[in-house]
Amino acid sequence: MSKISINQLHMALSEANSILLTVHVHPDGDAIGSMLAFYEALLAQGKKVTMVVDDSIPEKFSFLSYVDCIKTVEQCQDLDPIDMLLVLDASTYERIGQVGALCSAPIFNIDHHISNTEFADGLYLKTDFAATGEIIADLCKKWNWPMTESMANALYMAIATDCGFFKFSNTTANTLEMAALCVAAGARPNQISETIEAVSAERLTLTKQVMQTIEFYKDSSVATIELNRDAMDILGDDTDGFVDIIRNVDTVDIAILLKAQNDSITRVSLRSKRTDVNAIASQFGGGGHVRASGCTINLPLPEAKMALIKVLP
Ligand SMILES: [Mn+2]
Repeated sequence: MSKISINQLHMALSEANSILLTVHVHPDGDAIGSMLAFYEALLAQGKKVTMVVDDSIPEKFSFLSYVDCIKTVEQCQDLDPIDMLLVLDASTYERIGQVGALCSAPIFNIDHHISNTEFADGLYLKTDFAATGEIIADLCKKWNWPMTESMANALYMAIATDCGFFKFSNTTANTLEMAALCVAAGARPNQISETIEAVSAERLTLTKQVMQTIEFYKDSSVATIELNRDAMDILGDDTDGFVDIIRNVDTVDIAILLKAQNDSITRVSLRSKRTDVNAIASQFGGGGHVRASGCTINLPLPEAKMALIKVLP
């Protein structure tokens, strides 16, 4: 049994008393927002829940309630018995880092990535949903689980950040309906946008330099932008937004953000308006969604760039 229905998910959750809740490494808005909201929802259902992430939590999410309750792997070495490891927004077992080694409980996975490897014992997968946060909002609605104001803010942020604030092609009527539920429950779209999209003067200065790396290929239907080691040291994991700079170019179909992890490993984010970039990323062992994917290439940045350009349609 891998894929499960909403009723099977409900049954599994009602039978589990102690739940270890986690998301993928390099946690983004969808991962963090989904986890914080579901944490609160599960507590309200009387569950004992521990949140753990095998990574640091970006500072920009600190405005959300319960961020302080997220534990590190080190803080979870002596856990009481766990009935369920619940993984949100992660498509592979490797994406949860060392969390998998913390318990041997059955793994349940709520996700929206088309590249999901079905690693879990029970997988609730909705690939037509823009965000895991959209799935969580939908579950709360269908199960009549109350949505508090703090849950609403977390879920609105989760949904909005995964669909480019309702601009990307994954935005559906249901996406907007779930976002509307969040706003009705007290989410503040303007405050969330201002908090998430705020930039420091240091970052904007760095952006000026990063803009110089922009290159165009294939009649300007492909654009690349690069973050070297120095830029990565300053930015950490906060590299969202750079790919949008080139994605917004009118002629660009495929936008490629190249990040130098070190001198021999390059992390790549791919965005597209038409082309299936999940298929491109999967050629390098990565994946994600049809219009937004990522991979890691074991080559220095300039060579990784050329290897990618070579396989583009
Ligand atoms: Mn997501």
